[in-house]
Amino acid sequence: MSNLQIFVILSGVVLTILIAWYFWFAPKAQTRVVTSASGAQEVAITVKGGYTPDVIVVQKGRPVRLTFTRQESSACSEQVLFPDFNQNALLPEGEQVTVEFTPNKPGEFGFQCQMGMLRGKLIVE
Ligand SMILES: [Cu+2]
Repeated sequence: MSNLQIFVILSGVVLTILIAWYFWFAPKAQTRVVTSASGAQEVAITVKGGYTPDVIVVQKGRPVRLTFTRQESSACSEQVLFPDFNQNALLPEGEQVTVEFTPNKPGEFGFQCQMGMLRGKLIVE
């Protein structure tokens, strides 16, 4: 085998490992909330083909105020549900809609559109 062949094979192996690491092990972006003067934990979420941000870390026992802005007309995302907190809201296109509740138990709680196609996660610490 020539040096060039060895180089090409090694490059391929390294690239494969990097791609595998990226998909399986790279940390997912998490958003920590900003606590307002009133003590509420506030996050603005954009709805467009998904929720951005979609992983939100909050503290237990403090009110959480999530303001959704839906920037698409797809019927899929017209409603957002928080089944663990008995919350849901209609999201008219282009309007800011605030969902507010106080998580009083730690854990990971999903939120989703009415069909469960778009998903996000609230991590309560
Ligand atoms: Cu949907």
